[in-house]
Amino acid sequence: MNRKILTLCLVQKDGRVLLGMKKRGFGMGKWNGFGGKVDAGETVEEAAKRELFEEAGISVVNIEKLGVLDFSWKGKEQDVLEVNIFKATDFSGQPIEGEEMKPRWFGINEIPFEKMWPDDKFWFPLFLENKKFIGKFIFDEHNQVIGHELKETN
Ligand code: 6OG
Repeated sequence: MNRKILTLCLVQKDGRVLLGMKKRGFGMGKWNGFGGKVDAGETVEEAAKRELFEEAGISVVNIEKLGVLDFSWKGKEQDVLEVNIFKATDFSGQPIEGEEMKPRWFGINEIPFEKMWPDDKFWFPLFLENKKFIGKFIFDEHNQVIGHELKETN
C-alpha cells in the first residue's frame, strides 16, 4: 500500500467557514479547506498550520484534529490519500489570495457543495458540529463517490 499523508484545515468562526478556491493543481476549480503534504521533520499538525499560512495568509495557534479520511480511486485501491482534517476557531491576520488559493467566507448554510469534492457533503455536518470522525471514500474516474464508510468517533 502507498499512503500519502495530507492535511486539510478549515476555519469556522462567527457562523462562517473559510474556504479557498483552488487555482491550480489537484482539485483545481473546487472550493476546499487549506492544506497539502507533510514535510520531512514536521508533525501533521505543524504541516496543517504551515499550509494554512502559506495558502490563506493567516496564523493559528490552536487547531483541533476532527477527522481522518482515506481516499482512493477504483482500480488503484493500493494508493491511498490520508487526509487529516483540522478546525481552527481563531486566527490572526487577514485571509489573502495567493498563488494557489482564493479565500472566501461562506455562511454555514451556504456551503457550495456542488463546487466541492463530493465527499465533503457527507462529513461537513459532523465537522460543523465539532464531532470527530473517521472514514473512507472510493471514487470513480470521474471523481464521483462510488462507495464510502463514515463513522463518528470520540
Ligand atoms: P496538494 O496536493 O495540492 O493538496 N484533498 C481533498 N479534500 C477533500 N475535501 N476531498 C478530497 O477527496 C481530497 N483529496 C485531497 C488535501 C491537496 C489538498 O486537497 C485535499 C489537501 O488539502 C478526494 O498539496
